[in-house]
Amino acid sequence: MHFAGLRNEEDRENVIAYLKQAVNAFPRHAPVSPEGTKLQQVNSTESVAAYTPDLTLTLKTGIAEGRLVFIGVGADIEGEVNPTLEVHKGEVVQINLVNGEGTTHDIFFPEFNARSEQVTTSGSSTTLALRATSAGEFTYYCTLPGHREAGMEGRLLVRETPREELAKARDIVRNPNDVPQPVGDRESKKLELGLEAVELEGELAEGTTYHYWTFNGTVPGPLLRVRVGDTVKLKFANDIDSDIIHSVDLHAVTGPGGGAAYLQVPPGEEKSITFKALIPGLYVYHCATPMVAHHIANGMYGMILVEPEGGLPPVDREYYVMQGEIYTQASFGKKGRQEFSVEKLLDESPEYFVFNGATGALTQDYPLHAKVGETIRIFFGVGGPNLTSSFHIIGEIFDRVHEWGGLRNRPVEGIQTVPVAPGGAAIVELELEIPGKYILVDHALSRMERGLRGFLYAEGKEKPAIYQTGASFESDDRHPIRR
Ligand SMILES: [Cu+2]
Repeated sequence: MHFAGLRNEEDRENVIAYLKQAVNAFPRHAPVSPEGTKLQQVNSTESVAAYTPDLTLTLKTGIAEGRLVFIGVGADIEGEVNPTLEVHKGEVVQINLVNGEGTTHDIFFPEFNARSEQVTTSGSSTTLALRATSAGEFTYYCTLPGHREAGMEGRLLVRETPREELAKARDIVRNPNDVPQPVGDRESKKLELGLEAVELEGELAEGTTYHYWTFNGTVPGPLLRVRVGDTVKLKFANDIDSDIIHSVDLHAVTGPGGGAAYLQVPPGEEKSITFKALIPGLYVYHCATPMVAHHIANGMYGMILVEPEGGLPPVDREYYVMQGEIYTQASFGKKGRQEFSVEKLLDESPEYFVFNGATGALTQDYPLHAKVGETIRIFFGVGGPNLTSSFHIIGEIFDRVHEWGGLRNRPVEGIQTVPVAPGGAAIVELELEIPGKYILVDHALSRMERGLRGFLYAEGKEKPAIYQTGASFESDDRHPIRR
């Protein structure tokens, strides 16, 4: 059978049909991996029937952007150039290699010591199987002279978390871009808002899951945005699948428990309160069901912004970021499902510190992006439950800070680090002058080693008058200090 390249759905189906038939026809003479290699090729003396692959991935050789490459066929890697092959620890993966353009090729996984047979003519194919015995990042490439250098190289990623567990674990990260529209210049009005308590397994770190309690399925819960003078009906529901009672205490609410005295809601039920937003500011809300610290530590916090009359001054970008602590029995970095530790909670000694729910939330999932010259506003709060943040952006100075989240007073200006208490907030504004990567941190920097960091990428033109590296320089001072 001949494949000149996949042009349409029919071509694709033909390849798949061909491969299915080929799998049953191929002789297996692949090398056996030596003892002690981290990953192993499935023993080639086994018959095809002796292993059942957990997944099958197909790569086709081809030319893209003037380079020789592997191109993904089917499923998640369809059309991808040198796709990253993602498998889970313990899985057997079958790799089909199809010759797409007629030059002789093979595929080699050096860490597996596994090399396919050569495919010599257009349309020919071969197959090999590997067992991923340990997690990590590995490589694959074509061993024909010069082909790897010409571009035939990719990555094999073996994830620690088993496939079933990860499928159960949901992404609980709140996107920091998820900020409602400004209230603008409108009059005060009556409006309805809703929150729901949801308990769910979430991904805390790469290969690590945790049983979170959340508002609306993410950490933090949604940013609520109203205007001073608004009358708000807040409906609070507790998911039918929850195991326990939850509640909500909004610091913007004047009344018993900030609403929590009434809003204790069993699984599958809902209750409402109505409140008037009296004072503009950025306020934390959180679950207030005993043990309150436990509910907050598990992720039950968010913020409500009460804008002043006329609204906040417009900016180019707004972001929503909250800091929290997670108390697990095992030490930071342990893979698999982690259990909550009440002892560590009472000692105020968390294993993880997170921005927006998980390590990597603001570095891998949703790093912040902006352009030089833009104004940026960050609604920053601390869910905690216990530790004050010394919020800082490495390489930047906050132009304006609304301390403690208050909006009745003018902001303070030119600030390096902002202390933000648990159950507290700050609104920080900055303008970026220089392109590059900036890092959001709590300047209690040990916490960075426990997952707490975010990236802010600034794009734009350099401004050597403000910052340059390694430049020649003439001092105005006629008697400069010399070393
Ligand atoms: Cu709760």
